[in-house]
Formats: sequence, structure tokens, C-alpha cells
Amino acid sequence: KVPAAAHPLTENPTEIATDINYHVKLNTHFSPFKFEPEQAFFATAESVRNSMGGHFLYFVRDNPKHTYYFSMEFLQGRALTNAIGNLGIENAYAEALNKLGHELEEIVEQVINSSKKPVLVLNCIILMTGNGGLGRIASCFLDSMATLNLPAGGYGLRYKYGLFKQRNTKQGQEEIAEDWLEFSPWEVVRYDLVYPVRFFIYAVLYPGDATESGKLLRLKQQFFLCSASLQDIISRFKDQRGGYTWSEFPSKIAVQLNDTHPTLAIPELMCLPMEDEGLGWDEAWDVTTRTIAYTNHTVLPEALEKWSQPVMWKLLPCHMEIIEEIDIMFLAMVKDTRPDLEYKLPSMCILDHNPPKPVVRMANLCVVSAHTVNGVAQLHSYTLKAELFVVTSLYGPPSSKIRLTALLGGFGFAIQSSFADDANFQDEWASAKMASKRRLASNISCVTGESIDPNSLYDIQVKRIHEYKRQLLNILGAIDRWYLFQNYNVSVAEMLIPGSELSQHISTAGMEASGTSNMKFALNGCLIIGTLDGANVEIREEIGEEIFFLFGARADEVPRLRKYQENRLFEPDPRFEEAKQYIRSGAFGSYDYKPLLDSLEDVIYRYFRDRKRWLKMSILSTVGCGKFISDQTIAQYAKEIWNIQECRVP
Ligand code: DL6
Repeated sequence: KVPAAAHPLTENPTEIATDINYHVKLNTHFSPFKFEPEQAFFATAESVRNSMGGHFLYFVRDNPKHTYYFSMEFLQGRALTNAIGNLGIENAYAEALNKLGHELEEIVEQVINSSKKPVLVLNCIILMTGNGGLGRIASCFLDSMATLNLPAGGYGLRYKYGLFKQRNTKQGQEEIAEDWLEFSPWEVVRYDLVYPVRFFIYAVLYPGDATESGKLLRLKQQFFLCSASLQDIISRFKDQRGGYTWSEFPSKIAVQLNDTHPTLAIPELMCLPMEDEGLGWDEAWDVTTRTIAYTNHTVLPEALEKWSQPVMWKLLPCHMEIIEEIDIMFLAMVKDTRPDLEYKLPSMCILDHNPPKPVVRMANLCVVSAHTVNGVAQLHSYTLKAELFVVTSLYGPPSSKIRLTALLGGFGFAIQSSFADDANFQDEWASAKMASKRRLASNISCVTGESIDPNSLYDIQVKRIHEYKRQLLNILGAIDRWYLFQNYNVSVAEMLIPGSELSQHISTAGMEASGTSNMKFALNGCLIIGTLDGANVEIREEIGEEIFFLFGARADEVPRLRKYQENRLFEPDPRFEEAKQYIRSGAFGSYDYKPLLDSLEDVIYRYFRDRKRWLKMSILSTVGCGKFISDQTIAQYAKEIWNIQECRVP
């Protein structure tokens, strides 16, 4: 029986206000005689958190099959707004805080301000130094698991420091330790759960890997995450009523690896029951392969993780023995069953013994061992299957386990495309967009002192820094358009994305696995200028090609263009040279922008000036984005990969 929570979930604002007051008075972190926004935030968060206790217990009671999402990165947003949003009690809390003289929006903002996200500002282009889509997707997935009442959760590391807080000075970038854990009312310590893991140096997210000690630290972090999490999962599994047998482990537990960072879960899940409980190799392999699924997030060779064999032998000798054995099994299987594919083995095998750097290829280990492998967009999954992992499986036909779909499906949407031409609806749409643009402009003005005309076109690119994402190209373009665009600056995504009208997703075709901000922009009625890359392809399919500004070459044209460039046959657009000269000149002298008249940007401005047409396109962009809601993605993972059922909280 689930005991009643000490402070049961209530939707009555007066009761909530009393509860918040109770936390203000009893909270030992602050003086009980003050009620500043920071304190209001803490007390509100504690009040929400306390009323959630029963939810955890409920899942323990029924013991359904669980999914555990392993990720080295979680890029969380606002935990408080998420929690009360998911519980459907946002209005009640807003009203309660009003009674106490505070605004919910204000106290949430106040916390955001005290821990600024690391971003660098360059006109309309935000270059993120920190985590990108991979960490954010992990957090979105946790939110969707909660929304869908799934018995599922995540395992990650509690890094003491974030990447760093970034300050830009005239001298360049200044890095300040990001002590993000200060004031976190959301952490619950479990003193009764302690597992022995030999490595625990986990203070810094992404230790620099230029040095051997940095690399070693990162490997230790990865092993720490996998070992501690699996020990916790196994201990819960063994605690179930009526005893356990190992063969039923995969029918009770699904583990999803978010990219290769938690790959060591594979040899660890073999190792723990073999060492501790005398399980045989075949049974351990069966349990492991039926439990673990893997999501690949990149096809870039330099981003596919490889660990030095000597380092791994030194740090994890038992795990290396297991990996070696899996590799031998895999090679033998291909030679036996698919001699026609033997020529692929040098790139497909797990251990690359080639000196001077013999390495373990983590993605190959995942592909060989996981029961299901998926990419994050259709084009990406196709590339995985057709080019990267042609031979995948120890059982069944090769590559049968890579899913060609992006694991995304349709989603019922309240807005219909028939609204797109409705004049009243367009007016409402325009005022909602204008309100978001004003909010963004006001934030920009606070941060930078620059004032931005809310009637101008807000064209925004937000991405991790990488050559293939072509921020440099965008910067050159921005400089080229200097006389048309004057003032752009930064805010956080929640302000930027709703406040934007045009957004750049111009990575070289074939390089971006998916991209996730493209979906968020399109869903917020922002038009996309983009290449046929990653999820852009599907966005364009869903919303209609006539409302997508297509840019650049297709993936299959890129190799030919690269050859052209190598042989100096490729003539870049003259505006490249112009923009470069312009930068070199250091001044804004006379500039002939007549050639711009026929350019793609001009098409965009022409559309933008035709307000009705632009608004129609903006509405249709949102309407077409139902496919990209993470709730839908997670519902599909639950059904097709994890085989778990909804577990509704009473
Ligand atoms: O799946 C989330 C996100 C994709 O949208 C990006 O296209 C992809 O680059 C990113 N992958 C990674 C892994 N390493 N790299 N590069 O961050 O995942």
C-alpha cells in the first residue's frame, strides 16, 4: 500500500500558499524572516517535491518492466516549471505565489539568472561551447517518460562543475568555474544505497582529453556511471518478491545507451553476474544482448569514440577480456555465415589492432552487442545501415537490427492547416509571435544594452561549434548582409526560439545526424533555411517543401563538389571574397550590394514583407511538426524497443 504523502498533492492555492510558507519557515538554508525570490523558489520547489513522493513508491510496488536511460549528459531545463507542468498544477502554484507577493515567472527567471548558460554571442549566431542536442534529447526523453506515465528513468553522473561559465572580454573568452549544484532542492540523497566502484573521480564534465590523464579520467567517469547504475538496477531486480532467475532479467529491464559514452555497460553487465553469481558466458551474453539497446548520434569518424587498448587493459583488464571474446565471436560468425561480407571486417570489427594506436571501437561493440540500434533521423539511420555498419549482428541477417525509421511517428495536433489562411487566427498568431519577439528584445537589451526593433526579421542560429555546421559561413553571410541587418544578440533558447522567425540549419549535407533545434524552431512557427541534412529532410517532408527555404547541395552531390574543390575547379560565390575583404578592411566603406538582389536572402525578405504569406507559412510550419514531439518518440521507443507499458499513477 502506498502511504499518503506528508503534503499531498493539492490544487487549492490557499493550501499551497500555506505549504510554501511552511517551507519558508522551516528551511534551514535561509533566514525565516526574509522572503526574497531565491527563497521563494526554494520553498516552492520543496513544496512540489514533497508532494511527489508517492509517485516513486508506486513504481516500486507494482514492479513492472522498467527502462533505464544511460547518458553521460543531461541538459536539464527548469526542473520546477517542468515538474509542476507535468503535474498539471502550474496555475494553482502561480496563484498561491501571487497570494504571497511573488510571480511564478519571476522566481523561475531569478534562478535562471543566477546560473547563466555558457553561450558566446555573435550577432544572430549563438555558438554553444557546451552540450548540444545529445544532452538535451536525454532530458526531453525523461520529461516525456513522465508525461506518458512510463516506468522509466535515467542514470547520469552528478558532476560537481558544469562546463564553465563564459564571459567575453576584449581580451577574448574568460572561463569561470560553473558551480551549478549550489541551491539544488531537487537532489535527494539515498544514504542506504552504496555500491563499490573503484573509480570515482568525477568532478568535471568533459575533462580535457588532450592529455593522457584527461582521457583516463573520462574513461573512469564512463565506467563509474555504468558500474554503479547496473549494480543499482541489479540490486532492485534481486529485491523483487518471489525471487529471481537471471534469464528473466531482460523481461524486467531495458537499458538504452545514449550514444557510445555508456558502452562499458555491455562488458559490465556480462562481468557482474559472471563474477558475483557464477553465471556462464552464454547466459550472460544472452541477458546482456536482450537488455541493451543503442542509439547512435553521429557518423563523423572523428566523433566515433575509440579507446586506447593499452589504457583499457591497464584500467579494466577483465572487461577487455570480455570485449576480446565478443570480437572473436563476431569475426567467426561473419566468416561462417557471411563469407561475402568478410572484406568489411577490418572496419566492422571491435578491436582495431593497427599500430601505432591499437584501439577499441565503442560504436562497433554497441552494434554487435545491442538487440536494437537506431539513428536519430531517417537519412542518418540509412547512412548507418548502408555505409557504416553493414555487418551488425551475431544472430539473424546482417543489419537486421538497425532501424531505418527515425523512430518518430505522427501526433494529433490541435491546430489544423485550415487555420493557416484564417485572418483572425493569423492576427492572433502574429501577436503571439510579436510578444515573444518583444520579450527576447527586452532580454537582449538587459544583457547587452542594445535595442532591437521588434519589427525586423529575427534570424537565428543556435548550435554547438563545429566546422560542418557552418557557423563560419553564416557569419560571412551576416557580414555580407550588414547593411540589411544591424543588431542581433543573445538570450536563452526558451526566449530565442519562440522569438525567431527564420533560423539557419545549413550543415553540409550528410554530416548532421539529426539536429534537434531545427524541430524546435519549426514547431514554434519559425521558418527554416536549411540543407537536405539530418531531420531537415523530414521536417521539409512534413510541413511541405514550399514553406522550407532549401539551401546548398544534396548529400549525394557533396563528394563530387569536394573533388572539384580539391582540383581547384570549384568557384565559390564571389560574395565569399567580398565578405572576407570587408572583414580585412576593418571599416564599413562603400559596398555594392546589388548582387544580393537575386539571392536567396532576397527571396526571404520578399516573403517576409508579404505578411499574410509569411504568417500562413509560419502556421503551417507548426502544424506540420507533430511528428517531432518527443512524447511521440518515447511512445514509440516504449512499444518497439523497450516493450514497457504505461503505469498510471492513481
Ligand atoms: O541526436 C541528438 C544530436 C543530433 O541532433 C546531432 O545531429 C548530433 O550531432 C548529436 N551528436 C552528438 C554526438 N557526437 N557528435 N558529434 O552530439 O546528437
